[in-house]
Amino acid sequence: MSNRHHITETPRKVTPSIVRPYGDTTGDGMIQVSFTLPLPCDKRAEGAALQLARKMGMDPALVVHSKAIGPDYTFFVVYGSTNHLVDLSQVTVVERDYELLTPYEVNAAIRTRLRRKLVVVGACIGTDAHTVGIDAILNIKGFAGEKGLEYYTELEVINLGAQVLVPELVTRARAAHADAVLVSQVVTQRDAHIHNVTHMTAAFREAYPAGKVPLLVVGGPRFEEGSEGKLGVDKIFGRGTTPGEVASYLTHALVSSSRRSHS
Ligand code: B12
Repeated sequence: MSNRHHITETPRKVTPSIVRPYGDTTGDGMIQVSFTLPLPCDKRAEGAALQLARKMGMDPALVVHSKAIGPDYTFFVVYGSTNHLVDLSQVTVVERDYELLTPYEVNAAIRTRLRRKLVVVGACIGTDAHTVGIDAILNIKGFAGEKGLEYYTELEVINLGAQVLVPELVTRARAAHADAVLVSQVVTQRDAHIHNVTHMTAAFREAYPAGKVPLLVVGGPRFEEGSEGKLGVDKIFGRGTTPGEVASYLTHALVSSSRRSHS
């Protein structure tokens, strides 16, 4: 008699604990990176790009694109196989720790529990003129199919626009009795976003009595996830943030949780 069993169950999909990038075939490790070297665009620059790629663990590596950026710089795209592995057991992520609410639920929570409008002051600070991000969150037309915070009847939104200096932001926030201050930083050259935000948080802590500082929220595409403590802010939002996420967070932090906004 045969000892082969007839398998009736659908095979379970096993998630591997170690993965490599996928290019042409599973696990071939193929990746593509781009960078600029301060060298004129010639064969030596290509050799330098390949040396860098190998030092980053790419072997074999191929320069698939190089272009001069002026006389002294070259932009590269290098394609190759990385010899690094990803250990999924060592991956840590920051999960959202508040519930996503509809505009109706946000308005109802503010109306019934705060019993006044929740005041939000927003700005793009320093020399940064990239307002598209903060406008995506604040303007009524919104972003990614969601209406912006101006659409919420129980939110009073004051958008100060671009290149707002920190002292002005503090003055306007105090005058408006802001519950939350929303700041955008897109330019990260020479860590401008870090310097501007730490300057801003220090100014708010100096201008307000302890425990009365408005909720400080920053956003932009290049903030390090989980660095709230380092920057002295309550919350950081990154690329792809939608207005609904921000409205839900404000409700969670200022209306639903034990932290109550000042009146
Ligand atoms: C449009 C644009 C401009 C426009 C800005 C117009 C405007 N009114 O905003 C103009 C032409 C003025 C401009 C100028 C410059 N720019 Co520009 N610009 C861009 C570009 C192409 C798109 C940015 C954008 O609008 N993204 C779309 C929005 C929706 O995305 P977002 O900003 O990430 O916002 C989302 C999230 O991050 C988050 N978010 C953002 N802010 C906030 C705030 C809060 C409170 C919350 C909750 C969430 C949140 O929510 C948003 C929605 O999901 C980017 C390149 C790119 N593709 O990203 C370069 C880019 C940002 N610019 C750059 C540079 C260098 C400049 C200039 C210095 C160029 C120059 N030499 O003059 C100047 C600087 C001007 C200044 N003083 O700031 C660099 C920055 C590099 C760096 N490391 O800092 C980039 C990355 C281009 C590049 N690859 O080099 N720019």
